[in-house]
Amino acid sequence: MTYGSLPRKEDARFVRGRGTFVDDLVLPGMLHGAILRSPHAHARLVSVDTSAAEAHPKVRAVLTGKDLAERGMAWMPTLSHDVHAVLATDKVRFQGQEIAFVVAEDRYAARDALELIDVEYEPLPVVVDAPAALAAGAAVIRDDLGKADNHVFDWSSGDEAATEAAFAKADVVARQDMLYPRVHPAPLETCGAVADIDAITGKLTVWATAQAPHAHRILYSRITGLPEHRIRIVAPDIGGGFGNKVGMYPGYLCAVVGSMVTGRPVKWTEDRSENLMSTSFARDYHMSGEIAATSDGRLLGLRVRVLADHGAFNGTAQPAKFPAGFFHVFTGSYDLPAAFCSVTGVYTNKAPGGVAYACSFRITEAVYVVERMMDVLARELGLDPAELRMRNLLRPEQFPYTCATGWQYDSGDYPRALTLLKEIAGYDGLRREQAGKRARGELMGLGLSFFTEAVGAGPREHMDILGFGMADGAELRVHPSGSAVLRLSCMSQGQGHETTFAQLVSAELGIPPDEVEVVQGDTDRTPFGLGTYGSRSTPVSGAAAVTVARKVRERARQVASAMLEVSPDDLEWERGRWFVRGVPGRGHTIREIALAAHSDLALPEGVEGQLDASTVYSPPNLTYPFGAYLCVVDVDADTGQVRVRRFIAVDDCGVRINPMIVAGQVHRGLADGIGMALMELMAFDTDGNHLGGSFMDYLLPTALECPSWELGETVTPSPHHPIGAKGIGESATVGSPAAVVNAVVDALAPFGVRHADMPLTPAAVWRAMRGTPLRADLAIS
Ligand code: MCN
Ligand code: CUM
Repeated sequence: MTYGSLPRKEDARFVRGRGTFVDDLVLPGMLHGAILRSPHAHARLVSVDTSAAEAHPKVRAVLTGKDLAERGMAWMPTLSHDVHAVLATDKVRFQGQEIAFVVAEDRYAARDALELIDVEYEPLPVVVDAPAALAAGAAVIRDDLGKADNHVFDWSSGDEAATEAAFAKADVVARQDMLYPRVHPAPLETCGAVADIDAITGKLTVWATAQAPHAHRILYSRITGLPEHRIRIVAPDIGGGFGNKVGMYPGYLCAVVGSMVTGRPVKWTEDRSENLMSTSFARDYHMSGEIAATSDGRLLGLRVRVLADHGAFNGTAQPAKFPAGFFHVFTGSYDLPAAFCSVTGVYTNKAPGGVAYACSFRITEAVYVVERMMDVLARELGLDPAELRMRNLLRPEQFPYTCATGWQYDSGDYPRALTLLKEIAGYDGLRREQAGKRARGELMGLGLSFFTEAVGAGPREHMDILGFGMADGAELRVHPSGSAVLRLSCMSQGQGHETTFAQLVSAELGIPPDEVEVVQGDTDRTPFGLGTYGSRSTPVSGAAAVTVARKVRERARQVASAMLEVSPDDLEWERGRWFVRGVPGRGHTIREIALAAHSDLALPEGVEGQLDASTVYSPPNLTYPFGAYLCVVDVDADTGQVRVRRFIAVDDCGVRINPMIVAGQVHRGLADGIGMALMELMAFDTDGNHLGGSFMDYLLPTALECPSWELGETVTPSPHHPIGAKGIGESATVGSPAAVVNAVVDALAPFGVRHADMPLTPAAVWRAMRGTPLRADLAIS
C-alpha cells in the first residue's frame, strides 16, 4: 500500500477558524488567573503585601510563594534533578520570574489587581554573562541549593587521550570560538491551562498546551500528591509547540492551586511578552571547536569545549542522564576516528529552560559547531568546502556506523545526498558566478551544511524521563462497520498527525484514511507514552501504530479463516482483504471481517471476538535522518544587509508517509534557520533586563526574508523501523543555520572574515567587515 500527499484532515477545521485551543475553552463559573512577575533579574524578596489586591471586588484569591509553600508546592522538580520555583519565596532569579497569582472574575480584573500587590525588593548583583558567572566573586544565584558558586555540572563524552593523540599526528589544526545565542521557539499560540477540580469526586482535569500529556500527568501527580486516576490532562488543539510546550510551567500549577482554593475552574493564558520572557528558551551555548586533519583534508579528530548557560533553574526539558542533551552526537556526518567534548553548565540570571526549539535535544548546537569547523578548516586547507565534506562523509558501506562517542547511526547514503544537492544547485556554476562577482567587488556567498540527527527516543532501556522508559503505547479498534479509531500517546502541535497516522493504519489494513479517527492528547482516552518532541512521533508512535495495525490484521486473518472455513495458513493478504491462496475470488475485505468479528460467527479456539489490539513499542535504536543544504546569499557591502537568494535542501528521512507534510516540515525548519542565523536573538543588558519581550525586538522571519525553497530528496530506509521511516520534524531547523552562516562568512571572505556569530544582522555583518565583531547577546546598558 502506498503513502502519499493526502491533504491534511485537520485543516478542515483549522482553515475555517474552528480549531479548539486552550484559550477557546469556557467552563461554567470559570475564573481567570494572572501572574505578577519580577521586574528585577536578581533580588531578595523582603515582603509581598497582597491585601489591597484581595480587597478588589472581583478578586477571588491571591496566591504567593508562601501560600504554595504551605502546600509543599512552592518548588517543582525538573527533569535534571534540579528544582524550579513555582512562585518565588526567597529571591527572584530572573526578570519575569513568577511572584504571585491573582484569581479574579475576569482576565482584566486579574490584571488590574496585579498592580495592587506591593512587593519590596532588595536588589542583588546580576550575572547574565555565562563566563562571568563562573568567575570568582560572582553573585551566587542558587543559594537555595546551598551552592557557593554558579556551577551546575561538568560532563564529557568521547576518548580524551585518543583525541589528544589524533591532534598530535595532524598536519593542520583549525580552531574557532563561537556562540550559539539564546533563542526562543515563539509558537503562534502562547502557553496556557484551564484547571478544574471536581468538588464531588476530587478529580483534577487540566486542559493545557502540553506536547507530552502523560509526562505532565506524572508531574502533576508528584507535585500535588493526587494519584493518576484522579488526574486527567487534556491537550486540545495546539497552535505550534516547537519544544515550548514540553515543559511544566508555574502558570499551569498556579491554575491548579487556584482551582483548589476557589472550587471553580481557573484559566491562565500567558501573553506574548510573558511567553518570550519566561517560558523556556533554547541554545545559549558558548563553544570552542578544534578540528585536526592531514594536509590532504582527511579528518583526524574533533574537540569541543562548551560553556552551557542554563539560566536560573536547570532543565525544564532536559533529561538527567544527558546533561548536555544529545550534544555528544557531535561528529556529524563524518568519518571522525577520535572526538571528545566537555560541557560545563552554569547558572545565570536568565529565564530557565535549556534546550527546546526544534532542536533534537542539542544536536542543533552540535551540527552547528562541526559544520562551522568544516568551513574554517576548508579555508585553512585552501579546499572547496564541498570537496572537504565529500572526502570525509561516511560511506554507505560503513553503516550501521558507531561514531566516536558510541552512538550507532542506523543507515545513510551521504555522498548521494551531497551529489544531488550540487546537481540541483548547479554548484560549479554558482562558484564561477561568485568569482566573477568578487572580481567586481560584489559580495556573494555559498554556504553548505551536512547534518545527521538522532531522533526517536527510546530505546526504553537507555532513555527515560523521570525514570520512565521512552516507549509508546498504541491502541486500535476496528468498529463493526469497518471504520477505526487509533489511540496514541503522542500529541500533534501542527505536524498533521491526524492525517499521517491514519495513513499508516490505512496502508496496513486498507481502511480509507478518512475512516480512521486518530485520538491524542487526553490521558483518559489514550495509552501511556511520553509525548511528542525530539521528532519521536514517527519513529516511536508511528512504529507503534504500524505494529498495532499488523496485530489487528493477524486477528482479522483468524476471523477470515473461520468465515472461509480454511486454515489461516492458507490465507493471503492483499489491498485490504484476506483471500484463499490461489483462489483470489474467495476472500473477505477488512470491512466484512470486522462485521463478522462482532457477529455470532463461531470463532476458532483461542480467537477473541471483535477486532482490536494494543501494543507498546520500544524502538531498538534512534533513527538518523540526514540532509545536505546549500544557501546562496548576496551581501550589501554598504549596509551589511544579507539577502538569501536561494536555499536548496536535500533531506533523507527514510520512507515518507506524506511527502507534502514532510515538505511543509522542511519549509518551516528552513525558515527557522534563516531566523536564527539572521534575526532571532534573546539579548540582555548588564542589569539582566530582557531585550526581546515582543516581536518588535525578537524578530521572526516572514515570507519576505525567505526565498522560494528548492527541495530534493533521497530515501534511505531505517532498517529497524517497521516501515523504514525516520523523523523529519526538526531536521531543517537543525541543519539550516550553519548553511546560512557559512554563506555569509563565505561572502565576507574578501574582508578576511573567517567567523561571525549569529544573528548576522546588518550591524553584525557591517562590524565583521570592519574587523570589530559584535557580541550581540549582551547589550551594554
Ligand atoms: N512524516 C512523514 N514521513 C516521515 C517522517 C515524518 O510523513 N518519514 C510526517 C509525520 O507523520 C508527521 C510529521 O511528518 O505528521 C512530523 O513527524 P516527525 O518527524 O515524527 O515529528 P513529530 O511528529 O514527532 O513532531 C515533533 C517535531 C518537533 S520535536 C518540533 S520541535 C516541531 C516539529 O515537529 N514542532 C512543530 N514540527 C512542527 N510543526 C508544526 N507545524 N508545529 C510544531 O510545533
Ligand atoms: Cu527539541 S524542540 Mo521539539 O523536541 O519539541
